[in-house]
Amino acid sequence: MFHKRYLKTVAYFVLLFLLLAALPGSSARASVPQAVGFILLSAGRDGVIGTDDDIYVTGNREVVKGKVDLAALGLTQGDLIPSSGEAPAQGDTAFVPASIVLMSDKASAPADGATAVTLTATVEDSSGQAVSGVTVRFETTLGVINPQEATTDQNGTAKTVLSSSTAGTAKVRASVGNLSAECDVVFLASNISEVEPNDSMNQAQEITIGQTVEGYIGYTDPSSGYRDSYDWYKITIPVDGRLEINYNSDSAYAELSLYNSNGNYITSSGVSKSAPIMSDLAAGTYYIQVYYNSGNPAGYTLTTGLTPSHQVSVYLGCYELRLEGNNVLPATKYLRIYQDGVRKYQLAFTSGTIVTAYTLRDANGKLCIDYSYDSYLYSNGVYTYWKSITNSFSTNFNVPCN
Ligand SMILES: [Ca+2]
Ligand SMILES: [Ca+2]
Repeated sequence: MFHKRYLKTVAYFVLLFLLLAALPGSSARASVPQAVGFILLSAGRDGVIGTDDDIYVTGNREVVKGKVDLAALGLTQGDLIPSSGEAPAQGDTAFVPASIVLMSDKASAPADGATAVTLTATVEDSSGQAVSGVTVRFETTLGVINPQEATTDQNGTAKTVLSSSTAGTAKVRASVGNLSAECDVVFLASNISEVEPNDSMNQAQEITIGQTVEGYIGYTDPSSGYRDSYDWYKITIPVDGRLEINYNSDSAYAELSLYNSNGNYITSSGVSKSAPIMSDLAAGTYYIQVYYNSGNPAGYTLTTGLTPSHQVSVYLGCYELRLEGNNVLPATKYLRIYQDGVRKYQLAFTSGTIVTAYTLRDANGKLCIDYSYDSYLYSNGVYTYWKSITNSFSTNFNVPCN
């Protein structure tokens, strides 16, 4: 019985080796370091891993009989992948992981401990073929991952699920052997209730982006005769972006107003039962005032969301152009920049782009142009800005480029 299984395993490894040898270009990979990848291992006749009758395939695609010398191969115990002894399936011939990509199906999710974020790791070999049958380990700095290990399928993908009951940013990592990939998933705080008194800027209740606040407005305290006309909230924006605030009530008409940290008025929503504010803001602390205007006193919800400004970096020779703003398209095909014979740059943006800042720096980090332009033209849905380089900067164009 043992003997038969042993022969079967040997036969499979020989088959695997022949398949590997038949791979186009496999002989040209002699320069691949010995330590790349992992070891596919059969325990051999005695069924025990680590003895002289083991048979294994190295990450360098060599079939070897005998006890694995991990130190000589520069590998660790974790790189051993026991073979099931089953015949290699179609696609198994390409089995040396060379890249891993990790993606989540949601960038953010409520921190309710239940909402599932699906994480998908894709493992490919150096020729871009899917690698099946390898174990991917998943880790997170926040929340729970279940399962923590998954095996890649015929498409080279392994999936798991992340959830969290704590708000914050989960840094997720997927790894196979020495390869790893990371992505971030933001868990947003669940609903909170307003806390009175919150009737002035000094009493503003602190809330975070993504939270839904449940409050009441317009009610009168029968004993004091005091009407709750103002609810104030304080919110901190971690990065530049567009803040969206939404007020919704069945019957209480209210007006939202936004103030900066110095108490200076920025904008307001107008009176409505569903009043929104959208404002492009720099990172910092802001205050939101909900003012009861009319209608029946009622409960309301206040929600906030932030769309971070995009940053686009374009390298042009030794110059780096960086754009910030809302709807800056993060693809160079929508962006044209060039230096013509008279040292001018042209920047072209599609309609709808709001550029809040752009900078051009030379190889030494010296600022060549910043947020200003000499003229612009709007034509066929494209804004084109021109900026001349001033004389004071002209000598910097002789800075040698790498
Ligand atoms: Ca209130
Ligand atoms: Ca109040």
